[in-house]
Amino acid sequence: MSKLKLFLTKNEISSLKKLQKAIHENQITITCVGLYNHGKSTLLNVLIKDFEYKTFKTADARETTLNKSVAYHNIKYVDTPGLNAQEKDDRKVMEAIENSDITLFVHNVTTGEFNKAEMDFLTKIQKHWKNSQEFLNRTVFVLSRIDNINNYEDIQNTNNKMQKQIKEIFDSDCLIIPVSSADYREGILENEEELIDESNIKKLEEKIEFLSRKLEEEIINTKKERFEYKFYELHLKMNNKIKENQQKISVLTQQQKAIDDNVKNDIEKIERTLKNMYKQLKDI
Ligand SMILES: Nc1nc2c(ncn2[C@@H]2O[C@H](COP(=O)(O)OP(=O)(O)O)[C@@H](O)[C@H]2O)c(=O)[nH]1
Ligand SMILES: [Mg+2]
Repeated sequence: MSKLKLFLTKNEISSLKKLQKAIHENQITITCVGLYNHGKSTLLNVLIKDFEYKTFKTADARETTLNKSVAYHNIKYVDTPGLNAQEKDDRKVMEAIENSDITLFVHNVTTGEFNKAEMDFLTKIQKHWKNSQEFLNRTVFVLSRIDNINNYEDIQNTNNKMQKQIKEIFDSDCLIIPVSSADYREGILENEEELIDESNIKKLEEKIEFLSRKLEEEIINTKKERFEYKFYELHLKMNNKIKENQQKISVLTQQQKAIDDNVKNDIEKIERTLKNMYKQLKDI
């Protein structure tokens, strides 16, 4: 790919390589996105059974804006910086979703329905995604921290409002699973089956399992499509650059020709003058 450097940026070459590599990997990528402090990292730790919360930093001071990924069984889990912190974070998150097979959109139930930043982000996806239904098919909205709400009805109300908000944006229903990572962790550590059940994490895991199986074939095709799409996009860009270069060359050639013509004229003039001088000399 070294010649590509002449036409493409480092980032473009790297994203192309990543997409190409992904086709050959029999690994599903699950990415957690959502606002900062909504429980993304905690949930990922729970999903990979790290109950000491050492893998994905929780209550992170946001010193890092990088996506972090960890492989567990045949799943690659990706944690992202919170949405809405900086424009460039949003772009990173968007890119992570694009490279992901299943997205967990985490929303903290204690904040009520989706806020403006989340709605804006989802609207951006709806507007710019090639096929926004595809995004919904691969996304589970996770209503986190349900242990903070005592009343089941309140959770249900928030859930319903979020369904409505999604419908407004995508004109389609979505899957929302209310969970408590904290209850699951406690249930496992204390061996309390009821807490584990109430945490709903098992339901989320089953859903992930179901989606992974359902999407398996589709995922391979999507990976290929994504690669082809990116390749086409970059190919177009390269062609445009080549055309630009050809135009430049053509302008330069014309300029060179004009210079050559001038030089030719000058030489002819000098020759004529010399001949005249010679003639005059002979006539003396
Ligand atoms: N009560 C409760 N707190 C949670 C739960 N999940 C996360 N938290 C807390 O929410 C805060 C933010 O969690 P974190 O995973 O770092 O959020 P992130 O910024 O979205 O990655 C931390 O203080 C967590 O302990 C949960 O299920 N229940
Ligand atoms: Mg985090």
